[in-house]
Amino acid sequence: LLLAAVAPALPGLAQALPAAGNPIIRNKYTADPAALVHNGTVYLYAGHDEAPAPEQRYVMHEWLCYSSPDMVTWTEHPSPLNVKAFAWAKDDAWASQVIARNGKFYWYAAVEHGAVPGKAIGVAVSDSPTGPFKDARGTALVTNDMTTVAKIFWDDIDPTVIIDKTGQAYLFWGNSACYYAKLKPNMTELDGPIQTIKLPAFTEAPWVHQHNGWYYLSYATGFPEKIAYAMSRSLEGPWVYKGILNELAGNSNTNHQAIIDFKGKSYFVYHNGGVNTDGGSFRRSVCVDNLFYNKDGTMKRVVMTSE
Ligand code: FUB
Repeated sequence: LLLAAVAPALPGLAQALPAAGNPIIRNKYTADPAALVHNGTVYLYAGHDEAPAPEQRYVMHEWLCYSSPDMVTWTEHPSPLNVKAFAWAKDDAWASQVIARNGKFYWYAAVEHGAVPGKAIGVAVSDSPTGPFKDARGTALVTNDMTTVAKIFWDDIDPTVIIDKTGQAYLFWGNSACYYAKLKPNMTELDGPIQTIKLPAFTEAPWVHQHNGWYYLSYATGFPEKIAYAMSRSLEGPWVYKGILNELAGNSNTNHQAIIDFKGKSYFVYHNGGVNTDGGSFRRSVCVDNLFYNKDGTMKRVVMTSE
């Protein structure tokens, strides 16, 4: 059912997908959504879950890109980034996020490093939100330094990026511990030390966004994962924990969220285990639901829908 919704995209061409309720993308398994609002369009970036059923492991080699003028109808673009673009990486096109700056688009992505044990974060750049993107450094931006939580070798994953009102860019990331560091204006180098943020029961998947003068740091908590969040007036904290934002995402152990404002509404973008029996933790599907704020700036718990 899931994969039969549309014919395969023609190589090199964008293709309109039929409008669908959740999951919104039905022609491929998609995970770890990140969303970028740019010039009246939402760009949705996601990892491509390619593990054949019933394999219970991540098989992810490329990232996918979709765009929408209304959060209902989606166009699939040719894959703008493959893990092979990072010559120093071995595999694993894990979670990522794209941000615009000075007419360019910077894509921060977690991969398996080819030489240093464990995961690492690279950055790719393009003149267009739909790519193609190329490695902006030729080396990893963040690698396992073998001293932090790195005995598990995958704490350098799940990058999220934001630019504050002064123009200072920050990269947040982590698994088991949440880290952040400033980025230089060129967006391709860290600027200063890596800091650790104390958050209750942080698992992974930080996403930082701003709304009405507040910064929000949402993240996966526990395992199977729920999404929790904290708020602050500053990206350097202190962060105040505010509780659970989203419950378990059905038949997927992970839940990985992105949060955006678009055309006067707020959206919670995440993945679940899809709609058919072949889905689950390693064949995930991106979903979107409405997000609502309370008057004091806190977020109402998300109501996940399947339509
Ligand atoms: O997709 C691989 C990993 O699963 C991501 O890095 C995590 O956030 C989880 O969604």
